[in-house]
Amino acid sequence: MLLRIDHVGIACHNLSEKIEFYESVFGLTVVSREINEEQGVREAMLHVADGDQGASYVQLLEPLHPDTAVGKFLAKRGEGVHHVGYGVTDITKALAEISAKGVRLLDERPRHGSMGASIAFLHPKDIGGVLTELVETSRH
Ligand code: MC0
Repeated sequence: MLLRIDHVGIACHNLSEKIEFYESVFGLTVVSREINEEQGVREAMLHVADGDQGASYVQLLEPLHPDTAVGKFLAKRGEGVHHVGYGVTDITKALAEISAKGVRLLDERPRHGSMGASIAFLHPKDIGGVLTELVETSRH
């Protein structure tokens, strides 16, 4: 069901500073910068690698306001890994299969994600404390 790790989402206070850090330490390149009002984030995708099943990225996330998913996470836990996004072929089918196994869906239907992807989140309390995102993309 899972094709690859699409991205690792990392919460930060200052997106520009964190981009500079990833560029200078790891030599990564920003391929996309977006504001997603629905998700309450300003974010950047930095390309890591290409594989048979598509590319993988680091996604840096800065909250638009304190009262957002990432804002609350930063207040509680500080900067760090916020979620893991896995690539899937058919997100609607994957959501139905995962839900049937008793995992709570945070999104019953896919939403708009980074770089035109369809995304949906699964409840971290049902996945060993890891906020997990499914990503269906046409970019591979
Ligand atoms: C919260 N919790 C987490 C967590 N965020 N656990 C692991 N990883 C995270 N990222 C835990 C808290 O520690 C707490 O546990 C419990 O979940 C409830 O948290 P809360 O602070 O009371 O917050 P809630 O319940 O209002 O919301 C948490 C929830 C929410 C995960 C349901 O953040 C959510 O719906 N997230 C999905 C959307 C999202 O994260 N969007 C931003 C990225 P305790 O034990 O203390 O009770 S958008 C994105 O990334 C897009 C642009 C893309 O990829 O393209």
